[in-house]
Amino acid sequence: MTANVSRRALLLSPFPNLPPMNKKHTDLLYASPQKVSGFIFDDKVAAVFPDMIQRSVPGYGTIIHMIGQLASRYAQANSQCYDLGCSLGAAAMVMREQIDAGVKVIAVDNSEDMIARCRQSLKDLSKSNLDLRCEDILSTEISRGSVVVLNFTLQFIAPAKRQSLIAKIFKGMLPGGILVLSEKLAFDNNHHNELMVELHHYFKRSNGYSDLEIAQKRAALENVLIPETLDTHQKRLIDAGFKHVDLWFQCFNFVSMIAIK
Ligand code: GEK
Repeated sequence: MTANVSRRALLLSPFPNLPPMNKKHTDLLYASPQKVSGFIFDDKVAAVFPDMIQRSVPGYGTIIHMIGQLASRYAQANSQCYDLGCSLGAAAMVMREQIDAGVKVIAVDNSEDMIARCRQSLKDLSKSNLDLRCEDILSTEISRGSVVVLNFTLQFIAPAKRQSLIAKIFKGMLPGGILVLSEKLAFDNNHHNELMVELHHYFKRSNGYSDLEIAQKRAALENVLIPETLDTHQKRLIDAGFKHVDLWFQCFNFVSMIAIK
């Protein structure tokens, strides 16, 4: 019964341990006309992050919920689970709910503001099997990894550094372990790419963002969030040594893949 209640809470909210959202937590960062500069994960973003990501990324809540399910299937005894680019720790927390106490969860982000808010939201929970680190995932050591999550993080890493990061992750994983890689995609076919972008913008408008907010956010993410094609991601994962690479979620230009070692 308790397990059902907690699973239901996670399905309804990927941030179950944060207080209910009010106006203060609404993403209005691009609501007024402004000189747009490159997007950064500072405290203004961290403060409205749950609202921002749920209104911007189609399927975010479903993906977080299912990462818990994947962790319950793939986490191995005495192994480590990683949430790389954890923001407020939604994936780390859902994994923690679903794995045995002997499995450690390591959540990493290089934004001090994200980590500070993540730490605060976790303060009442026992942190025994959770290690929260403020560091660059490019220097995170990966070892005994059974579940590694890059949930919309790789897209913010310089493309030239992506292959070595994936290779390092592969090397630090146990046989049978999985990497969950969620990304915004680009498509080779211009017509299809444009259609996916427009459907995504329609999704954002349906969630209350204005055309001005959508345009200014798009400008802020230019050269900061660099999407690649599905082929590029799949080839990189195979080149790193992953045996099975498959798509398990897609909504418009947002996907999640699993790669099994
Ligand atoms: C979620 N996974 O809620 N090292 C560490 N962290 C980084 C780096 C880096 N080099 N580059 C970017 N980040 C989360 C959502 S958000 C996605 C991930 C989005 C961090 C950055 O600080 C931010 O918190 C996160 O990656 C990307 O499931 O906002 O679209």
